Amino acid sequence: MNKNRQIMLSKFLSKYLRHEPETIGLELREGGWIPVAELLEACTRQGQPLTHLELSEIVTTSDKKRFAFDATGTLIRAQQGHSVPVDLQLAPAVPPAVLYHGTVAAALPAIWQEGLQKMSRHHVHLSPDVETARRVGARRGKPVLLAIDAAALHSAGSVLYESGNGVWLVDQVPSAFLREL
Ligand code: HQG
Repeated sequence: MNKNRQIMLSKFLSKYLRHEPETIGLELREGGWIPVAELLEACTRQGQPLTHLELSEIVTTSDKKRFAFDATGTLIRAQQGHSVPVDLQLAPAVPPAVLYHGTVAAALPAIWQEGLQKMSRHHVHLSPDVETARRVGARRGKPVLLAIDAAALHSAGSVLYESGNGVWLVDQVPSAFLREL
């Protein structure tokens, strides 16, 4: 599949697996899962038919591993980034000592005041490395990088989760645990 079709389908799938499944007649099951067969039928109904093989290709080659099949291969879900209520049933995990967050200068005054907040998502998203954080920040302008003392945050009682694609999720990060790079 060519790159453009891959990006287009990845955006299409993100929209319906994370944000508005009901608009194409889908209902996320427990854990955010949807039967693959139902998804493929819905795509066809939407005038966006794709084959099982193409879906597998997107799941395995998506740069950020946005989607995952379950162990049986019959269910699919977005790994994170939902705006619909969903319990991804992730297990709390011990984070690496330092995590990173890419943002932009305009957000800093509020961040220093109230810490990192989840805004319209279910969690604050943290990156395992500087490069990833830089890419996330660059979506909004010139990236500003923050390092998070994740070990201290975890010791202080915050619950962190690692989504299947290496993104770390947490409710919020008070500014005491942040440092600008
Ligand atoms: C900022 C993409 C004001 C925060 C990416 C960010 C990521 C505050 C923006 C994933 C704030 C929220 C998530 C506060 C945080 N006051 N601004 N207190 N606290 N912010 O998109 O982390 O393509 O919801 O710095 O690659 O940018 O969807 O979060 O700039 O992994 O797979 O508010 O989304 O992945 O923006 O990005 P977002 P994010 P996907």
